[in-house]
Amino acid sequence: MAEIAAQPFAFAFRPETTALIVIDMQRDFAEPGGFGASLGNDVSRVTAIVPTVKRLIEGFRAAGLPVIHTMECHSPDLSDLPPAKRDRGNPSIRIGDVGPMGRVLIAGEPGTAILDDLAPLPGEIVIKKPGKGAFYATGLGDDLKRIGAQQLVFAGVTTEVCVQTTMREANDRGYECLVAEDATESYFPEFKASALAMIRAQGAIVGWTATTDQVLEGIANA
Ligand code: C5J
Repeated sequence: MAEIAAQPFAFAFRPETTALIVIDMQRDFAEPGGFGASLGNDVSRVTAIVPTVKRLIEGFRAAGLPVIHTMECHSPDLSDLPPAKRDRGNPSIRIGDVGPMGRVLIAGEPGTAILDDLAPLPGEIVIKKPGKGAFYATGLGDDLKRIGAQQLVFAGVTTEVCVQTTMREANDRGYECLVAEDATESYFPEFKASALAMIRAQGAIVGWTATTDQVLEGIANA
């Protein structure tokens, strides 16, 4: 087994069974006028991690390891959007409403797209997910089985919502999971810090955390 220097201890992995999952690096979470901003959030925190996420993606591609992208989005008829999700909170525009980047979080709309700098390459797996977790109502589980993944590295947004939810789903399904600390972000710095602390507490009860440099060094030395 190869190793990534990580917290709370080294993360063991085999390159041939390791994949990167980049969660929801979409315009709707990163740009003014999108879903994240409609909830009153400062989206500049998300744009700040784009170069680091790009470096991580490029490191996986250079090593020939799979990169999987997720997008939080709903079908145009809203059939996969429960009222409990649409009505939650007090946003200025709701999921499905028309905003400055098209209908908010609707598949195919401009705002739902993954940021240009992090765009999937042809052939990379892209998961459209209606939930916060990427396993719910998607083919992610089947895709991971098909490519033989056993260890998963996570990046993307937001740390305590879609990243942590997906990581916990993956952990319960038997995957070993690591979050790249500086390639994930929250609109709330204290939530990010707490989520990372929770994940790696109690002997990596849900998973490991490491910096992007540590992940890339582990992969380069494998
Ligand atoms: C949220 C996400 N925060 N991708 N979505 O609603 O974390």
